[in-house]
This record gives sequence, C-alpha cells and structure tokens, in this order.
Amino acid sequence: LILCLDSCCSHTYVLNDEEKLGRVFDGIGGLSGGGATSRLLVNYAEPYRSQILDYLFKPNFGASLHILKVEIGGDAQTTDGTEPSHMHYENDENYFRGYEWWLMKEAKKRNPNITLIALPWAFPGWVGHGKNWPYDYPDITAAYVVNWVLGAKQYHDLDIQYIGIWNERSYNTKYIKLLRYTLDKSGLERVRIIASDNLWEPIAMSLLLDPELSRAVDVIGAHYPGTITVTDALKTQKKLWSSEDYSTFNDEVGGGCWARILNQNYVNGQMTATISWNLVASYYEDLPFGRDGLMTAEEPWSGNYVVESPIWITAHTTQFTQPGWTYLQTVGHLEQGGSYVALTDGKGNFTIVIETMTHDHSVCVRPPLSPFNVTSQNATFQLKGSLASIKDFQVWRSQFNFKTKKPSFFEKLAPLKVLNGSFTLHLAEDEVYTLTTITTGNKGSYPDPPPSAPFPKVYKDSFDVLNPPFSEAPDFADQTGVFEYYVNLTDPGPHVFTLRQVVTQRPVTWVADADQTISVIGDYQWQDLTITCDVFMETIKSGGVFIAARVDKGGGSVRSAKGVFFWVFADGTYKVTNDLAGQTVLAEGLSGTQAYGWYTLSLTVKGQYASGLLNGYPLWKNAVVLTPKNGWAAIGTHSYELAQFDNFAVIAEQ
Ligand code: 147
Repeated sequence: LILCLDSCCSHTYVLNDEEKLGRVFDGIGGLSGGGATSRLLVNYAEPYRSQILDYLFKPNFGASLHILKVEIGGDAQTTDGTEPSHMHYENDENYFRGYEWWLMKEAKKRNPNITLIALPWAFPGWVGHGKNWPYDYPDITAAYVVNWVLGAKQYHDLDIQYIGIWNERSYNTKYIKLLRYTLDKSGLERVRIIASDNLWEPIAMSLLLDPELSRAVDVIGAHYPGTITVTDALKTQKKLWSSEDYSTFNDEVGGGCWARILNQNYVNGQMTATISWNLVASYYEDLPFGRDGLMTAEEPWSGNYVVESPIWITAHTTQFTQPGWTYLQTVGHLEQGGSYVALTDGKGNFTIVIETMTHDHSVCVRPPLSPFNVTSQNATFQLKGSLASIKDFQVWRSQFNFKTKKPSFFEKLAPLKVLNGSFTLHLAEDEVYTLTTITTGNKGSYPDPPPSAPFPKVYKDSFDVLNPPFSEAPDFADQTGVFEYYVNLTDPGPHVFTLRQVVTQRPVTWVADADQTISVIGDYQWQDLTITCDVFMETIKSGGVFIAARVDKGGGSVRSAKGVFFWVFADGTYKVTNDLAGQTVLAEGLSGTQAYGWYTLSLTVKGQYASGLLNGYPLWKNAVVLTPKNGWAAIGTHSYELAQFDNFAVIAEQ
C-alpha cells in the first residue's frame, strides 16, 4: 500500500508496448468551411498569407496539421457565409470557384502527406429538384458529390481520401450505398466514406443492423462528442473520429479546451482523429462564432494575424506523431487529474503527450463539461517493452499560467534522462508536456506581422480583373447567394468587368438563408458613410437590387438582418427599407429603373438620417433611421436572380 499524503510522493504509470497495442492514429486536422471560414485569408498580401499557411501546415513549424477537411460549397449559408458550388446549375461545371481548391493545394505543397476530407453542408436547389431535401434523387446527389471528387483530381491533382454525407443533417442509407457504388464505378474505390458527421447514433445502430451499409462506411465521424463514445459505435469496429470539434473562442481557455480534447478524445472515447472547427478564423469577427479557429487571420487589409495558443497545443501532438502511428493500450487519466497518451511508430519512436488542464480553463463551446478536479502532482512513468531501451526524451512544454497571465507555449526544455527505466515529472495545473524520441520538433516563427488596423474608410472596387485568381472579389462576404467576377464580353461601355450574383434558385439549405441575396463588406462599427455602386438587373419586371449600410447580421440569422437598404426595381420603382426582408418601408416611389440598364445608386447615412441618389440626382432624402446604429455595407438582390454590380465605393466617417 502506498500512502500519498502530499504532492511529494508520486503515482506510477506503466507505459508498455509489449502486449496488444491500441488503435491506429489518424491525425489532427482543421476544417475550412461550414462555412466561408477562410473567406478573408485569400485576400492577404504576401508574405503574410504564406506565413499563415506555414503556421497551419508546414511540418515542424507550427500546427503542422495532418488533416485538412473542407466544405463542398453548396451556394448556401453554412455559418459564416456561403461557399460556391462547382455546379450552380444542372448543366454547369466549374472547378475553379471559391478558395478551398487553393487551400488544399497550399496545404499539400507544405505537407504532401496531408489527408484531405470533404463534406457538403448544402446543395444547389436543382440537386433537390426544388425540394429542400437532397435524398429524393440520390443518384443526382451522388453524381454531384462524385463530380467534385473527380474535379479535384482532374483540375488540381488533389486526391480526396474521405468524403462525408450531409453535415449534421439526416443521412439516408440508400444514398450512402449509392455514393459508395458511384465512387467505385468512377474509379474512386480508394475514397472512403465517413458517416454521418452528427451524433454517434443513429448511424452506429444502422451500421450494426445493415451489413451492406457497414461495408460502405469506413469511419464513424461524430461532432462535439465531449470526449466520449457509445457502446454501439465501439461494436461496429469502425474507426471513430471526432470529425468536428472545438469551435471555441481561441483565447487561452480555447487552447485549454483543445489540449484536453486532443488527449481525452482517445483516452475516453477511442477516437483516433480530431478535427477543429475551424482551421483559421478568417471571417469578419462579428459574424457567428467569431475567432473560433486555431489561429486568427481576419484582417487582410492590414496584414495582421495572430498565432493563438491552439496552434502550439496542436504542435504538441502533430510534430511528434503521424497518421499510421499506433496508440499504446497504456493511456489514461492521471491520479490528480489530467491525462496521458502514448504512441509509437513501431520502429522505435515513441511520443507521450500529457495534459493537466483544469476544468475552468478547458471549457469548450459544447457539450457542457461536468466538474472534475486537477491539482499539481508528481507522475512517475515506468517504461516497459521496447520503451525500456529509451535513454532520454526530448521535452516540450506549455504552461498556461492563468494566474500570472504570462503563458509560455511549446517551449523546448533540456532532454530528460531515463534512469532504471523510469522518470518522474512534476506536473503543475494547466500544463501540456510532450516527451518524445523525435528530434525534429521546432517552434517556427516569423517577424511580427503589421499591427491590427480597421477596414479602410475609403474603399473602392471596380472589379476590373482580367484573370482573377479567385472567383470572389476581395473582402465581400456572401451571406446569401454567390457573387462572382463576371465579364460582359459584348458590353460596349465601361461595364465589361463586373461582380454578378449567380444563384437563381433557393438551395437545399443548411440554415435559414434569406429570400434575398446579400454580400457584406467593411467594418461592423461603421455608422455614417456614403456607399456608391453601379447596378444592373437581369430580370424583367420582377427584378430588384439594393445597396445597404449598417447591416447588423450575417450567418444563420441573415434573414432577420436590419440596416438601411436602398432598393431599385425593374418595374420602375424604388424603396428604402429598414430590413433585408423589406417589411419596414422608410420611403418609396418611382425611379424609372428597368432591367438591362446600368444605374448608379448612392446611399448616405448620417446620424438618424439617410438619403439616396440615382445617377447622381437626389431620389429621396431625410429617411429616419433609428436602428441599427452600425453595421457592414452590403449589396444584393431582391430574390435569387442574376444581377450585376460595378464600381463599388465606400467613404466612411468613423
Ligand atoms: C456546427 C457546424 O457543423 C459548423 O459548420 C459550425 O456552424 C459550428 C459552429 O460551432 O457548429 O454545428 C453545430 C451547431 C450546433 C450544435 C452542434 C453543432 N449544437 O447546438 O450542439
């Protein structure tokens, strides 16, 4: 009997690879999308953009991620914006839209072995034949998804290794089997299927009851599992992944959440991969879940970005393991709280990761975290089996230091000597240790990026780009619909290069997209400003477009966005409304506007008053605007209709 009266005496943990090992490790990853979470990243100037990518993907530098998961854009709102589909229309195919292709290639450039995963959140309306449901025509949905996988290979030489079903929505067993069949028939037998990117059940039960379904599915992916799994999931013998997790503000508590779940998803729930929503917080911070990424890069206009604590917490595991390593059976909880995992490459390399995150310093966004205690302790590790021959370990440490608010992350300490096959560590609260035989660990760094700065008060975009590297114009964040660079080959005048809204049918949505389309831009704090934009409707009679100021909402609540919206319609009228839905009318009248003609709209909001010009002449004035007090600028259309925008300009006062 060992009596442990104070922290000077130590509990012993055996690490042994002699008997059966644990599960094969599949990696740590980040998720771009679900949705538009990398929107602003692409607009960073070099060298900052490459630096950010290095912190995320470069081996032995920063997060050194093993997995990149991306959204298959479905033209619909999927949390922080819409991502464009590769098939806006049934007869349309284009594999150069959006930024996910680019991101995957940048990731692969840095880490050729990175695992690529893709998952749809939403689908273009035609996939559901107009119904808000993707499974009535499962052959169409399967072909649509498989096209994306084929396009990835054909146009970008990207091998997508795993494909999912429908994010956090129903699955359909007939569809899953058909997806498997369609992949195989297309020569994509090596592409594996994850199901169902929701809870453990009912997919685990379905797999147990349906052998054909079980043959089709390779991985059970659960979201926000709270580090635990269920008996049915274990019974399936499938790989178990936390295929979306974290989603926590990326301050030090966010880092603590990430440290705790990276270890405990395996210790408690046998999960062999964990994927962070999201990869990098590159969307306007006032959109939903602001800064819930492994790092922050939300200011392309200044170049400022922040390498947050989750990057270095990730490094503790990623830099010293690889997918294909195997967890030891001897993993678990520490006596005074915290956890340890150990992995081996089977060729003499070992990595141990220990975390002692306290409850209040490791709370994640969800699920609720039951109370537990962690106190400082000594831990003795006894090495058995082939580990017994290890003479010393490389040591990497993070100390959150919540009391002094002076954390130190991913610090390399002196190597630790193993004496008589064992070593003892003094573990304080809120620490992470990596002990490893791998000697290539490295805390990468670049000179500080430029200081943070607000969105420029004077901003112009004429969309005159001959071969745009991206389909979307800088800093416009589509919240319903998709706005793309467009070339009017036959335009005789100044509007050859424009921005065009291209979604013409309500998508199979993931949340409640607006009935109008809208793209926001600028500074959420903007109050008094003038917005000018040339507009062009392409729908006779029923067409309509707007420019707006003080837009207060995006993401899943975009339907209820308020602001000052100046609309012109193809029926020769105009309106000023206090909301995107157009229910609160502040002014209305005749404008003489029609489809297929260009008009210049100008909206000025100052204090409680707004006024509007049409082609430089006053059309309405002194509309009273009490709320919202501030918000983004925006452009958009009255319905899912084609329309173009040109010469967008803002002059803001504060
Ligand atoms: C997830 C989505 O899959 C992501 O696209 C993103 O929206 C993320 C933000 O935290 O959340 O969806 C969830 C939304 C709500 C819950 C779980 C996942 N929930 O309330 O348990």
